[in-house]
Amino acid sequence: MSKLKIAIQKSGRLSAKSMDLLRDCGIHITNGAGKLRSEATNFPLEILFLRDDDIPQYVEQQVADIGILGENVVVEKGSEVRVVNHLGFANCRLSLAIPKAETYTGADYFNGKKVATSYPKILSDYFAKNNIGAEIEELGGSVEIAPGIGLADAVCDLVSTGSTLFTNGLKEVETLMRSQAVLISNQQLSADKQAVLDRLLFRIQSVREASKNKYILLNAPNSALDAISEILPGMNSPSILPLAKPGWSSLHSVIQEDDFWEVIDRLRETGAEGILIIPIEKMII
Ligand code: PRT
Ligand code: ZN
Repeated sequence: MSKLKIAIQKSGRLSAKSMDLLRDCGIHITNGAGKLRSEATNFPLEILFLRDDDIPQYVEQQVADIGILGENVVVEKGSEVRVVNHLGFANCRLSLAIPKAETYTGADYFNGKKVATSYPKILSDYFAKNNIGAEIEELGGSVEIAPGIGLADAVCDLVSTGSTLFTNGLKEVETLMRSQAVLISNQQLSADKQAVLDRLLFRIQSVREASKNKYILLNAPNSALDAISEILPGMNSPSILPLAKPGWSSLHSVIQEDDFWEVIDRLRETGAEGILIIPIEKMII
């Protein structure tokens, strides 16, 4: 079977999570420190460790078949690759920020201003779309200090908690895009490689579904079972097992992480007891 080559970030914010995802998919990788490539021992996958900025180009040129990186980099590079999956980690946004003391008047504010960024393509597209004549100062990093040292009037940078902007005396005024880690693929994978990718995607989906859901067990008086079944539709309908205690049953189901606290509150009102919530490792739908 053909081996699929995946490019992941060598060291940075995405590295550990990318490796964790592959591990959660049951893929064993022997990752000697400092190595540039590695092979999975139990899945037809070869791993290339690269700078995130190089991944779109390598995937486009078939040096790698697939890759994991921030959607922000995919859009900035404008490479001809396919985004096959959103992975739900490394969430952030690309935003414009200006000094705190300034009054923001809308996108027109940036007319005639100089804006520092590592994302010149996305920023110039935004300015063009909004008919704004601003100057773009491209920087490789530490963009947030540019206004403070007189290099620019504003910045366009990635934000997650907002604390970097805050500590540099800046405020966020426009969001250009929201981003998260994505899996990209070359647009012309061979049928063999596509089959390996499909197997990988199936595993990723199972891991992601599992992380969104929890297994719940509880004990309840039989009189409350109907009400509880309504609150807990689960994947299908809940499993109900009689308890040794007369008139009581144990009920098992699956709940979504998002609904979690609301569901627990409603369950307690029905008389449910001994509620256990257990993480699910994989979930095959
Ligand atoms: O060396 P290499 O080129 O591979 O790595 P890199 O330095 O270019 O990237 P890295 O590891 O910093 O980030 C990789 C990806 O993580 C980015 O492309 C985004 O998709 C994603 N990501 C998620 C972030 C952030 N959150 C983030 N907060 N990337 C950078 N930041 C920086 C931001 O630039 C700013 O300096 O963190 C600061 C802001 O964070 P808050 O929490 O203070 O708002
Ligand atoms: Zn980078």
